[in-house]
Amino acid sequence: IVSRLISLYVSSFCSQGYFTSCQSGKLGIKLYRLVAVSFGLLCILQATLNISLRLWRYAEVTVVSQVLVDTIKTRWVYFSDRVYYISSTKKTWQDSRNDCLQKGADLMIINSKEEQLKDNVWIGLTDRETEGTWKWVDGTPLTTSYWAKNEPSKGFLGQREDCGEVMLHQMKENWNDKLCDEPNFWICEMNMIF
Ligand SMILES: [Ca+2]
Ligand SMILES: [Ca+2]
Ligand SMILES: [Ca+2]
Repeated sequence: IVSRLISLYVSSFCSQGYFTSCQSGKLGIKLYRLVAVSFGLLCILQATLNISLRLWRYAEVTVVSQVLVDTIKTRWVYFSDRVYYISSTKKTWQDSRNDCLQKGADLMIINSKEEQLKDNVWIGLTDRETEGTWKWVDGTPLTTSYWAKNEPSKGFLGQREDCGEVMLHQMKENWNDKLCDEPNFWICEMNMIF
């Protein structure tokens, strides 16, 4: 069909005098080759384009899934109009707090029994200012507490335990005062109501 079309095309050009020497036979073969080569090139171009598009789609999907993985990796949890971040590494109480502040949050304040945790993490509770006077990081005094048995133990060998953590055990009362410089996991709390 293609060669038939080309010969028709060439003969019509010849009859209209577009070519100075109109040897339709030779010209037809040349044109046929030219179109065949062009057609081949077009196929290669399309194949390249298809592969490129697929690669681009793959890249796009890879980027999207990477964002998803990053979101999961960042360990943010939503609960009751608040967002909590649970760390995957350990830091001192102050470094943990600094990390929360950098994230626009602060160490978690346990305001209700719904927020009571079972995990080994720093919370935003300290008696660093005045020994025995526990305060939350927002300055509010501690009213409802969940100290574990024999806690707060205040420290040993002159080392003050001034930073609050919750502990990973099934007792309802599981808070512990701990040496602030000991590395621990931590939990940040961000208020989502602005
Ligand atoms: Ca809270
Ligand atoms: Ca203390
Ligand atoms: Ca203790």
